[in-house]
Amino acid sequence: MIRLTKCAVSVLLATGFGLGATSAFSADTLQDVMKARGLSQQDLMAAAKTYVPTGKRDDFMVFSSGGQSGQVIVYGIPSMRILKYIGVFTPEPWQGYGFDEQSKKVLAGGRIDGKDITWGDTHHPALSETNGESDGQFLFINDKANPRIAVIDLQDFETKQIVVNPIYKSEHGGTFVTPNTEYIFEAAQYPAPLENKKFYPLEEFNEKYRGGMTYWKFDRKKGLVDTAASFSIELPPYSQDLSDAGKGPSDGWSFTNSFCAERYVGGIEKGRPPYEAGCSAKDTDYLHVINWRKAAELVKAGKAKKINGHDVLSMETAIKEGILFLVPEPKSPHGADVTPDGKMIIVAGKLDTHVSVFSFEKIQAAIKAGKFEGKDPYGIPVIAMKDALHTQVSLGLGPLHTQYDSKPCVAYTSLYVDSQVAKWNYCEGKVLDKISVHYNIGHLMTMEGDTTKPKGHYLVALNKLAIDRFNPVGPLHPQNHQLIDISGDKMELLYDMPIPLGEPHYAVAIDAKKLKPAVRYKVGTNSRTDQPDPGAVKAGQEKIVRKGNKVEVFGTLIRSHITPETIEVNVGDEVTINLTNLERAEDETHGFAVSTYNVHASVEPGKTVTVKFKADKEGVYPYYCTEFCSALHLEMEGYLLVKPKGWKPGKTTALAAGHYTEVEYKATVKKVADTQAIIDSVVAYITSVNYKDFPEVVAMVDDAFDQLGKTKGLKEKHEGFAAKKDWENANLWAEQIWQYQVKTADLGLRAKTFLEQHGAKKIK
Ligand code: K7E
Ligand code: CUA
Repeated sequence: MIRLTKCAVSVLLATGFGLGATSAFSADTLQDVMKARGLSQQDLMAAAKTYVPTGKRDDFMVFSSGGQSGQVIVYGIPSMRILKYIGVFTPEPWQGYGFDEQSKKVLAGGRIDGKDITWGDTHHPALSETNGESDGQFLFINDKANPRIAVIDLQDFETKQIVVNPIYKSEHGGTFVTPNTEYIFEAAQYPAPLENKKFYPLEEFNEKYRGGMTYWKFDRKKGLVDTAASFSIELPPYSQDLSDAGKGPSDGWSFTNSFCAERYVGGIEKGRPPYEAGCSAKDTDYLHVINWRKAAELVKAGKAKKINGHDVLSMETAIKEGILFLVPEPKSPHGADVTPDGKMIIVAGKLDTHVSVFSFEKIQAAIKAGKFEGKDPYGIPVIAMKDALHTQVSLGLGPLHTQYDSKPCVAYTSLYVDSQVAKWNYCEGKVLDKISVHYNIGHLMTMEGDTTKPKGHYLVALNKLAIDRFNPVGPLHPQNHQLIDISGDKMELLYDMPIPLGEPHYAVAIDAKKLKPAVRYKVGTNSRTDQPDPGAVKAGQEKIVRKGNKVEVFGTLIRSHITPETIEVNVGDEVTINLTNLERAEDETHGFAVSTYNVHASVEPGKTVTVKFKADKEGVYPYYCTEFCSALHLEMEGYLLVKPKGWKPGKTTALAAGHYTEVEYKATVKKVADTQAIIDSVVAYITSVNYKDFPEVVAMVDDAFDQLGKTKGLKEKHEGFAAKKDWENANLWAEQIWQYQVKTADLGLRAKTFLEQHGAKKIK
């Protein structure tokens, strides 16, 4: 221990006062490097366009679905550097998600029929919008397999709520938001009876199986979905698919396409032709056109009926009230994407080479004139395709999804079968450019491309297959996100990024400047509710409360100790440990784990978390901090002692002693004096500049003085023991002063570096 601490002093000295080694690139010229690595001029250009030098940041932030991982992947553009995985439907150990009580509550919101569902098939993330533009406040994402959506607060990039759809068994066409995030849409996918746990044979598919469209009301003030104010519309069993919200002139309407309008039921095992044959037999499926604003009014007026406690407008009511229409669309369509001006809806048919551009104005004219070509089997009025079409454009094989450019009328459509992206003009109906991608693209995404003001610059192709693009890692390959420069007339491929976490169907990107996440919580915050946590305590108020067989710990974390350092319980006790991170300095996260009890917490500055478990096995279980938070991180430890039934202390034995000598004590005292000199000089520097103009530094300085403040009274203590020649206690208490000093100095030096790098000015 002593040797280690001495070396730590020299580290401090070196970082504080030593000169940084001057670094230079090796003598190679750029040409040498190009030759050695086989790089072309074009490669170099792509590298220059994507490389983000150390310390610099990306221009756009991407929120990608994590596919079957049930998480969200956050990465930057143009660097494609992954910044975070957000635990959403799946426990995420690093963040303690699903291992601490606060986050378990969030995951419990996603229970179905009383059972935990600990994975999700995430497809479509959506960013909250204000006036049709991304506002950087919230992110939503759906789970196709288990019909759920989640709300993520971009204040801290944490999941706050999971909402289960009460009437579906699967859902796909979500999440999509209205221009002011009044509602979040979610369309069913595979038809099933809407009543829970109701069985009907497949022979009653047409009568008893249903699709639907759900409109979740979002309460922006609370940052939560208001389930009581949400509703659904019953739809025919047509396998509703992707959807989009109207905007501008089409605001108040939603558009949802479908496949298998044939309502075909397969059964290959019984000799019936399979679903894929029967579901694509006819030339057209249906685009559902719904007036959601009027639907919401009808629900308020009491016209909905309750199914599983949820408001549902029946098809009958929707038809009678004139809020539901169908438009035939080329068969097996996939994406339905409203143009930024809200005037057109672009639908791509997977089995058709065309994309169809529908005109909202024409659809409205047909509705006003009552001009329908007929009704579907459920009585829904059908507008003729020709009466709704603006144009159709042949783009290539397997068109799926469409995204928009900042340039007017310019769109990009993914071509799954061709493995290409087509750039085209939807006003004039002509193809402008094509680029090959690798391989079999699903969605594609432009910067803020879902909004009324797309930002251009870049496009990401979300490719399903990577095949030969990366170093092989076994039969399961990563996905391939490819960054494409769309700023010029011709698209240029810039970068291949493997995604190793699942199949991200869709992603959304936002101007990084619009995101303003917090760097710390107010001390004592439950991050999942953003409310003060009842388990929080201030420094010095830590306690262990026992009530019967319930033991509750109210502890704190600060470099480099967990208070308390010993927790004694009896076997069978129910143990609750609340921990508050008292740090204010940026990035000073502590973790907390108890050996073999399957609990873990990530305790970011200011956060309070709770772990709970039954101490059902006697023994000795170390607990420790799981983040390398300071030089004495490894010593951030303690013991959970689970005593057997009827255990009594035996012959008292002394705790381990160091047998310190006067010489060692004097060396420690000198070390303390030397370190104080460093602290004084750092403080002199910090107070000589305008450090108060830097909130990050003010937080560090506050923390530093907190640490130093803890040395109060300790000098008297060690001198007292020294006077009694108790070198053991004298040395240990002097050593403790030094521990606080180290943390003070560490913070001080970080503050000093920050000030130097951010151009702090002398004030005297
Ligand atoms: Cu095309 Cu679920 Cu949007 Cu996959 S979806 S690609
Ligand atoms: Cu706190 Cu390591």
